[in-house]
Amino acid sequence: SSPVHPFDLLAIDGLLTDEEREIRATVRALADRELRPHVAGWFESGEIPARELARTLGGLGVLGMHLDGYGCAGTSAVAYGLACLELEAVDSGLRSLVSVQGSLAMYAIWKYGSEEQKQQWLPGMAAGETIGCFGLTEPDAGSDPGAMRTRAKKDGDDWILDGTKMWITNGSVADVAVVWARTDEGVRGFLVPAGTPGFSAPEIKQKLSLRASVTSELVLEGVRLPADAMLPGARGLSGPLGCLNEARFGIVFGALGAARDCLETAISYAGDRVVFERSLASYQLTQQKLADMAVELGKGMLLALHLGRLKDAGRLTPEQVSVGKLNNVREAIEIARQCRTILGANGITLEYPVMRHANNLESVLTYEGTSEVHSLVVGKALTGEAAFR
Ligand code: TGC
Ligand code: FAD
Repeated sequence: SSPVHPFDLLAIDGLLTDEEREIRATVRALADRELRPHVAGWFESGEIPARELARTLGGLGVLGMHLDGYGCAGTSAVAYGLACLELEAVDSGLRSLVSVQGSLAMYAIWKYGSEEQKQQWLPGMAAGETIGCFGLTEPDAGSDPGAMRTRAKKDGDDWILDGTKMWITNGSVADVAVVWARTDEGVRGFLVPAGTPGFSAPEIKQKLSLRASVTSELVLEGVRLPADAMLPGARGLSGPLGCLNEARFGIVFGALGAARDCLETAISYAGDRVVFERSLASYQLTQQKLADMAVELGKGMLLALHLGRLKDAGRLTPEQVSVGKLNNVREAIEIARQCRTILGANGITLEYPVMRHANNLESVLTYEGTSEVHSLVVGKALTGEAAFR
C-alpha cells in the first residue's frame, strides 16, 4: 500500500481551517522556493543576508502576523504557529529571525509602547524594512533575568544606560534594540536605536548551532536616551517575561517543523538505501524508530494545536506554554538525533538537513527558557512550590 505522510497519520489537517491551511501553503511555498535552496550555504558560511531576508519575510506578511494594526496581519495564533513550523522546517535560524522580530521586539512595542512608539516603529518592522532585537540575557544572568546588572539611571529627563547583553539574536543587524534594564522603580524596557553613541553590537562567532542566524553581544556604555525611549506600559520582570510567552508559543509549533523535515528525510532515505540486500525501510528496527518518531510528532502537533486554540480563545497560561515548549523541543531534538542514525555517515553532512536541525535544536532547547526552567515552571504549577532558587 502507498505510504502515509507522518503528519497525515492522525488526519490532523482536518483540525485546521481553510485559512490556516492557505497561510501554511503560502509560507511553505516561499520557504521551499527562496529559503531552502540557500540554507545549507548560509549555515556553512555562518553568514545570512539578514536585511534581504527580513524584507522577504515582511513581504510574506509573517513579521508580527498575529498582532493587530500598524501594518500587521492580525491572523490567528494557530496560523502564526503554522508559519513558524514551515520556517523552522527549513532552519531554526529563520524561525528565530521571525520570533525575535515579531514576538519579542514588535510585541514589546505593541503591548507596552506609547502610541508614538508604535507609529514610529511597528509599520517598518512589519514590512521587514526595520529590524529589531530583544536584549534580556546577560553574561551572568540567563535563566535568572532578575539578576541582570544593566542599569538605567535618570539624568534630568534623560536616561543613561550601562551594561552588557549577551546572546542577542539579530543584535548586530538591528535598527532598534529593546533593552531591559534595572532602574530605581524596577526593571523597565528601553528602545535603543542603532547608532546611538555608546551603543555597539559585536557579533558572536564560532557557533556550532544556529549558524544561519545572527547572534550578538550588546554593549551599552553611557548610552543617553530621551525620556520617551522608555516603554511606558512595562514595569517589573513581568514585562519581558510577558513577551517570552509569545515567542515560546511560536517555538511549540516551530520545533515540530525541524522534526518533520528530519523524519521526511529519514523515511525517504531509508526507502532508497539498500543494506544487506534489502531496503533499510523494510527492517523492523528501522520501522520501530520511524513509528516512534511519527507518534511523537503527531502528539506534539496535537499539543501545539490545542495550545493554539487556547491562545486564540484568550485562555492560554504561561504554564501551558511551558508544557508545550518542554515537550515539543525535547521530542524534536530526539527525533533529529534518531533520524541521524538512519542516515548513517551521510547524516553528518550538510547535504542532508538532519544534523543541521539537530545542532540548531541545541540552541532551541536552551533559549526562551531552558528545558530545566520549563520543568521547574511545570513543577511549580503542580506543587505550588517554586524551586528556582
Ligand atoms: P517570578 O518572581 O516568578 O516572577 C517575576 C514577575 O514576572 C511574572 N511572571 C510572568 N509574567 C508573564 N509571563 C510569564 N511567563 C511570567 N513568569 C513570571 C510574575 O508574575 C512576577 O510578576 P510581579 O508582577 O509579581 O512582579 O520570577 P523569577 O525571578 O522567580 O523567575 C521565574 C523564571 C525562572 C520562570 C523566569 O525568570 C524565566 O522564565 N527564566 C528564563 C529566562 C528566559 O527564558 N530568557 C529568554 C531570553 S529571550 C530569548 O531567549 C530569545 S531566543 C531567540 C528566539 O526566540 O528565537
Ligand atoms: P544558565 O542560566 O547559566 O543555565 C546553565 C544551566 O543551568 C542550564 O542547563 C540551565 O537549565 C541550568 N539551570 C539554571 N537554573 C537552574 C535551576 N534553578 N535549577 C537547575 N538547573 C538550572 N537571550 C535574549 O535575551 N535575547 C535573544 O535574542 C537571545 N537569543 C539567543 C540565541 C541563541 C542562539 C542562544 C543560544 C541564546 C539566546 N538567548 C537570547 C539567551 C538564552 O535565552 C539563554 O541562553 C538562556 O535563557 C539560558 O541562559 P544561560 O545560557 O545563561 O544559561
